[in-house]
Amino acid sequence: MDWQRSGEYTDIIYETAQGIAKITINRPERHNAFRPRTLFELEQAFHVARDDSAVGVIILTGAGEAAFCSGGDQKIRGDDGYVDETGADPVADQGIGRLNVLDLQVQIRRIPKPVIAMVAGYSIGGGNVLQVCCDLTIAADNARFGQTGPKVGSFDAGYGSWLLAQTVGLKKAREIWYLCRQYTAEEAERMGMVNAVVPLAELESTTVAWAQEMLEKSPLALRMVKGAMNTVTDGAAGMQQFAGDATMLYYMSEEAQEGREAFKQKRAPEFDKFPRRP
Ligand code: 1HA
Repeated sequence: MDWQRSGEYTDIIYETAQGIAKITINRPERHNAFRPRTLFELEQAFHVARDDSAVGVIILTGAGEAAFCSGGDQKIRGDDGYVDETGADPVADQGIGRLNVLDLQVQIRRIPKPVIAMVAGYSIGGGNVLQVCCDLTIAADNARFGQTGPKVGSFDAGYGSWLLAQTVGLKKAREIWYLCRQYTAEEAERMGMVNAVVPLAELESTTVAWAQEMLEKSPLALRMVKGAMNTVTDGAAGMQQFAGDATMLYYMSEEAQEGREAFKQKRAPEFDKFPRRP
């Protein structure tokens, strides 16, 4: 793939090629642990990918082969959340602790395009929650999955708990959180936490092939199916998104456009020409 890099980032890399956006967490010296700035940059990159109509599928990954993401950067964890080092970000750097990975989790679920987690090495703590939030996960055979919260003084009682439970079942989710063990890629596949396990050398080519297969499908159909999968678990917010998509589809119909045209032409709308469907 001829990845084209764009954007000004320090903690991530944003690249695109042939309808795919690849977003890479780039802090390999900390196993791609995130700090607030990393998350602000990820949010920006996901926003760019969402807005780019040439992008149909997004890949989230980590730099190097040792880790996808090891969660929140414990070395900059303050007493009220994660605090950027002085000067890390001119806007975010206010000495205030943040848990802004939660915003990214929501964003990944709201983006109306499939997001694939491409996992090599460690997928741990808040990093594992990110892959759980992604639509699909392709793992290299060196991947290791686990939660560490109760070991390091943290927990994710949101998507990290009940979306995981929905993904792997309640008993297994409890085990993952209560015991804080690590699981191999094969074990993760068996429990339904990943879609496929491939040799490390084939990780990107396989992930790209899955993305290309989705790019051959109807973008609107994928959008609606993704929304449908999240509607129930996201409650009113999920319904709101699904309802918005219904409005978008309605706007694209001649019937809705007749309403708009009638208003502009200062005439009564002729809705009679449209069937009252059974
Ligand atoms: O739970 C939440 C949240 C919940 C609600 C709302 C927001 C949340 C936000 C975040 C989180 C969390 O993510 S809590 C969980 C945080 N993560 C962890 O507890 C994982 C910590 N790391 C490890 O357990 C291990 O490093 C490892 C199992 C991933 C790998 O072990 P290994 O192979 O022995 O490597 P290690 O030597 O430990 O790591 C390599 C380097 O990366 C080390 O650097 P060094 O100290 O030698 O200079 C290590 O310190 C660094 N590193 C790894 N993970 C982190 C890290 N540095 C900072 N933060 C890390 N998470």
